[in-house]
Amino acid sequence: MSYVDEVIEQVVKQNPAEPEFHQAVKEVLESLRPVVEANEERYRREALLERIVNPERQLKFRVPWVDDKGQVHVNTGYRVQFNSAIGPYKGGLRLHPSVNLGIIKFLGFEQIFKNSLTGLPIGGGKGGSDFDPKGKSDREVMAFCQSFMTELCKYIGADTDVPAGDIGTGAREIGYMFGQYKRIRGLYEGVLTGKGLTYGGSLVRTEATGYGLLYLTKEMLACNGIDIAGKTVVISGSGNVAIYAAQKAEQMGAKVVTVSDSTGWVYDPDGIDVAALKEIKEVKRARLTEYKNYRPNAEYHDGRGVWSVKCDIALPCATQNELHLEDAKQLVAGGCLAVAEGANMPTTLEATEYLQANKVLFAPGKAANAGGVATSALEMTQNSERLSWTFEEVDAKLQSIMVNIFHNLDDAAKRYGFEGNYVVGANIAGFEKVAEAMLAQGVI
Ligand code: NDP
Ligand code: 2IT
Repeated sequence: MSYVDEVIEQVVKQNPAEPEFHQAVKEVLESLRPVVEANEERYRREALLERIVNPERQLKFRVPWVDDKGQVHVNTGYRVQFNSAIGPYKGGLRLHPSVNLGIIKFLGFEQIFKNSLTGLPIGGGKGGSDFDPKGKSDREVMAFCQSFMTELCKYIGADTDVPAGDIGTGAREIGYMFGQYKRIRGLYEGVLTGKGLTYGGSLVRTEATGYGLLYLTKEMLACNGIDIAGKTVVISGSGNVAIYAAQKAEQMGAKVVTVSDSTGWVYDPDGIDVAALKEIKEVKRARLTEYKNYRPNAEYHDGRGVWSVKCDIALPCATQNELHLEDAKQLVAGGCLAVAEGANMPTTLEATEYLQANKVLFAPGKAANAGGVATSALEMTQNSERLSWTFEEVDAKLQSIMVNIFHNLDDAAKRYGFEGNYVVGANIAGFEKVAEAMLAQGVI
């Protein structure tokens, strides 16, 4: 049996009931076959793949907190410190009822290669909790965040592990967590990114994932002779990534016609009104059913359905496994030219294969959504030098990082004879740097 197949089999056996983690490992290792085959003897002797699929450390802890009625609740907190070969652990904190160890591990594993692709010195990690901030008062969210950080603060630091936002964790949650870290540890340091602008945050971090997604998508299209201006775009999700992806797509002259949340979706034939979307989601924290109050021409539909809308470009920006084979078939039938993942692993393996087989340009999340963590690393740099850069400075750096990422993965794909396969390119380019650093640092 090949080394790659052996390790995949081990991962499935040693990590039962973690399907998302299995999926992420399979996707990465399958596409590393040519690199592994070229170095098989050395990698086997060094147990390189066994080391890369095993987190350096995984923390799981109790998070008790009191609601507004005086009732005590207990959630589970996680932080998986996956790989520190190229820098301190870096990755977001997800707050969503679906969170479990397998989901945090899949996200942490992806983060290793994504962070490597940014070209910046950040290792891979991820954390979170099954706490649901939706429908909670600000005081309840604060109580949870303070309790969560009371335990987490023992394991993180500006030079060891720097968490940030993800699903359910935005500026409000980061603020409460930062305050509690400072209070307990007595350190005013860049231990979290995505901070508010008055206490060490970076301009552009809020917009960075969505903007970066569009910078990379535009470059991918241009390199394939396609102009993004005038194209019709469908987006799923209506959170941080989706909102700023929609904003940048419109600034580039494309027309975004859908957004969604976990209960339904909106079709706006005139183009999504980003200001209205921001007010509904960022200010009111309301549901998308409200969108019709702002735009009477728009349609609201219950359930899922954005991929049934005819489009040139599809940007999944909600969550994992939200674009299935059937959806991919609908996209291809409707003439879709490109899919770029704003979310982490939103496209199933079968759907990805179908899209690629049908010549749809496909940019995987670990490249396409790397603008968020890249700008987090720029926030860390600004914190270290105790300076703040202008919006234009950060935005220019983000643009050049995204364009570089695209060319790195395009080149890696070509080097191994997989021209145009950006999944293979991203995995190889991300892996090469981490592998070299791990081998150089000995058996640790
Ligand atoms: P938000 O919490 O801001 O928004 C998430 C959006 O996705 C909401 O519209 C939410 O709907 C929807 N959603 C979440 N879970 C589900 C689900 N199970 N089914 C259907 N819809 C769902 O998160 P972000 O925008 O920050 O994150 C979106 C994706 O992007 C995630 O995959 C995240 O890991 C990834 N990402 C985020 C980065 C960042 O910087 N924030 C960076 C890189 C990747 P509802 O409100 O109804 O739950
Ligand atoms: O998935 C991701 O890359 C993020 N949620 C952002 C991580 C970060 O550290 O900014």
